[in-house]
Amino acid sequence: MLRYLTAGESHGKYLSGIIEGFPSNVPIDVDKINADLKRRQMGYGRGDRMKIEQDRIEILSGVRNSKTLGSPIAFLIQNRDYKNWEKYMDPIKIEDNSRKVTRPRPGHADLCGAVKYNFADIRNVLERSSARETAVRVAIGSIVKQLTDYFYIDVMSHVTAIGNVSLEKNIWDVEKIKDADKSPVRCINKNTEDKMINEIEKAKKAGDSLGGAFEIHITGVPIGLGSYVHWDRKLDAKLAYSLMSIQGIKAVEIGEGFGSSRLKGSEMHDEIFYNPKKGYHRETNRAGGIEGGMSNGENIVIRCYMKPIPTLHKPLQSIDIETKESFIATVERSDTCAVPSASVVGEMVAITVIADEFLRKYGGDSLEEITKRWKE
Ligand code: EPS
Repeated sequence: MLRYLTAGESHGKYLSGIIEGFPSNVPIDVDKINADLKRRQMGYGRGDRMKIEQDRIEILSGVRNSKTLGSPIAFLIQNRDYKNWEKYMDPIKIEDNSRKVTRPRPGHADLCGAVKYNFADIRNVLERSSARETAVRVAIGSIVKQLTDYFYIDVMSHVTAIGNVSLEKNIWDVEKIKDADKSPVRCINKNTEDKMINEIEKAKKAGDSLGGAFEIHITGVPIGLGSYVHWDRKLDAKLAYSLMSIQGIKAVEIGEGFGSSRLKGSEMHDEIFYNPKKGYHRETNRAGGIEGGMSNGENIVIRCYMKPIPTLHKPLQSIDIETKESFIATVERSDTCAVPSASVVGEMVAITVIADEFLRKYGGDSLEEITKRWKE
């Protein structure tokens, strides 16, 4: 139903996006999109690049007088750092080749990308594989959220681990997750937050980087998004596919996830209850809101696991692709940890999948038509 494309290099002039299949007459508040773009830029552990950028959306088409037209929504996000990179990144003529990269970082797209696309300069790979691209996906998620908001579907996230520091499950409080933005590491427990910050500081001093985990909650999802009837229509599969496509994500679990393999059937499955006010409901949510590839009306709960950033000051063995000699990596600028930012990206990517499935079930050309179908 919804299709979208992203384009742009990390140090190119602009990032851009196009959304197709979005209904008409949805009110769009640009300030909300800019607020989500800002949320993605925050987070303890980011490098100096985030001091340069102040991501803001410029809508080019598909919106008129703050309402969607049903036509493709195209937009730009400016890379403010481009002015420092113009002579290395100009699309027509590069005046200076001194930012050529020939030393691939282990764990990055660098080597495979250069071999696959036959590049002598790894910059051609890293510019696009950079997580800077996620700014566009946040803008897209923030636009579609203005549709799902209408139908009382909400999304939130919090960071549950940075490196070896984890939030204990017994101190999770779902209500507090809404306040995760108040924490510089998006952690809902002050004690754990302090430990996470300390862990990032230690890694930074050691020239190292850190990964971690975050959890996404989606509330208000009606029963029956996704389907069991065919493998490529399953909601959990679609969420996992999209979330795994976020740079650095190595695992995704839904509900009990990995833990479910260790539980007995009687311990795992959520018993079914009914009352006229609530309809069908559960008192536990180990399924994470999805059964048989369909939403079951409970909150959708997803955890994503991110590897440490591959750009390291700490030496790792690699090979120079020009000379084929081994070298020890050296780098100038990088993030130490981007898990808090990734959790915001995760929210926006997940809500885009939910919006797509919502439109598949209740879709129409205009907001009014969708509302009518949803109310029936
Ligand atoms: C990134 C490297 C860093 C990050 C960047 C992703 O950028 P730079 O190479 O300019 O220092 O800050 O993330 C962003 C710019 C962003 O907006 O998230 C990388 O190599 O993936």
